Amino acid sequence: SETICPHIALFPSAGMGHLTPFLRLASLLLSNNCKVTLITPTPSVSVAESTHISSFVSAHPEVNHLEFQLPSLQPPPNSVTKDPFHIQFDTILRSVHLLHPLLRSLSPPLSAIFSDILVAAGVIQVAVDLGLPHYTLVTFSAKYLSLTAYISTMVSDPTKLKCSTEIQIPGLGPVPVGSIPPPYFNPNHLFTSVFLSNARALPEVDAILINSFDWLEPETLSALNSGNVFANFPPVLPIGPLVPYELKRKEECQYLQWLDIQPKESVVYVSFGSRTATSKDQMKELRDCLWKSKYRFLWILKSNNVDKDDKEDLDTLLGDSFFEDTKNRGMVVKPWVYQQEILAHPAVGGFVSHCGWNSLSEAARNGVPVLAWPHHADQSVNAEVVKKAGLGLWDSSWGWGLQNLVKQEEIQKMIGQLMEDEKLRITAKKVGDEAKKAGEIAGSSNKVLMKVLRSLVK
Ligand code: BUP
Repeated sequence: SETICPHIALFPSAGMGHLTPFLRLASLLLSNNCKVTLITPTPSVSVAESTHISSFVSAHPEVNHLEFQLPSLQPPPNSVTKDPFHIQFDTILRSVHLLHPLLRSLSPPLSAIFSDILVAAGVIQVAVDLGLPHYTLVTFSAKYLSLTAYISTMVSDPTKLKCSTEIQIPGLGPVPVGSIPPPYFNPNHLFTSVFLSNARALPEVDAILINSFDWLEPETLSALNSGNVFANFPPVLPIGPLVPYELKRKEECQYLQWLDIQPKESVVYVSFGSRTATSKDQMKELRDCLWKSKYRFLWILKSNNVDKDDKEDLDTLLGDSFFEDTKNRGMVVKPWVYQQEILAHPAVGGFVSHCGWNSLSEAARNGVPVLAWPHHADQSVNAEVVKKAGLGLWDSSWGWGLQNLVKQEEIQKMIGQLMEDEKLRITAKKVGDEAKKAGEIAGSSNKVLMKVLRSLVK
């Protein structure tokens, strides 16, 4: 590869959904001869975050890792959320101005800061003071970026959102009201204040890097870059799907060994990501669906949003007879699993997913058909992207997984389609080919990133 050596500071916000693309980007930058300073807010909410940071840093000793100690802040008094990740997003955003001393004295001096979209508003001043280019990394779809940017310009009065059945973003398609994350209707929700204040700050960043690719979201990306949707919007540069870095597996994983002996494309993989617990009622419906189904399955089950509090054992949650009856046909595992390896495994034929953007990027790269079952935040909008691209199925009448119970018969029916639809299998493979192509040397995303890096070399 070319010799490029800028020094880049990477600053992710909270949760695996945000850390993961930053570690992938760090690995990509290192392989392109950049020097990387990785700044991680600490303490993190999940154990998964701290474990992944330390194993990444020990596998890449050339990374300059700095811990950013968070002050203990009270959430604003009118905040309505108790979600520890939302509170952490807010704490990081309100503390980020304290980054100065960490960054000022770095040697060699920094060439740029690439920070999470969820800290954009705070990093702007830091970047100005240090005289550095500031790129923000969007960890979700371009479609959700456009929705958030639009709402941030239109809403001081959230009831405006309520009265229509869909909102029309000029130059972009309609977004049904049902796909707007429920907290956006409440300006006092931390999720809302963090997302919207960062979106309002976007005209002040130098450019937006996004973990998407041209082929996947062509209309949205070109509309955003046309200058006709938002005034003073920075260039949106698709550099995804960011490629997973190699993880050194210490232990033999039973579920991977089990996958090795299953027929090609026969297993349904079920996971709702790193920070979404499944309710007891929904767990029962899903269990009964898998129990009665003819398909093999691998189900990653979380019963608490925060990993260190996820203590209930699987037998208690699902009952012995379920395990007894399905022992040759399925496995249930608690996180953490090597999801990237699961999705890359030839035995996996479909993915029932909450539509976290990283999970979808992994499904896309591996051409695995998705049954979209969004639970919160950007996930319904992402589900739309998945459906439109031919990567998966989505029944929007299911609503938000955190609010509605979906009955076993309905899940059964959609899993049947997911596993049997040959046309979907072919279009999902096409997505896989295009996703891989984007990251190749002559691919669209790689070319975009190389251009950015070259511009940073003085
Ligand atoms: Br759980 C789990 N192993 O056991 P998303 C997740 N992952 O590798 P999220 C594992 O974590 P947001 C596990 O492959 C993906 O890269 C998974 O990110 C990996 O969803 C990442 O898919 C999870 O974006 O975040 O964590 O719910 O709320 O931001 O969507």
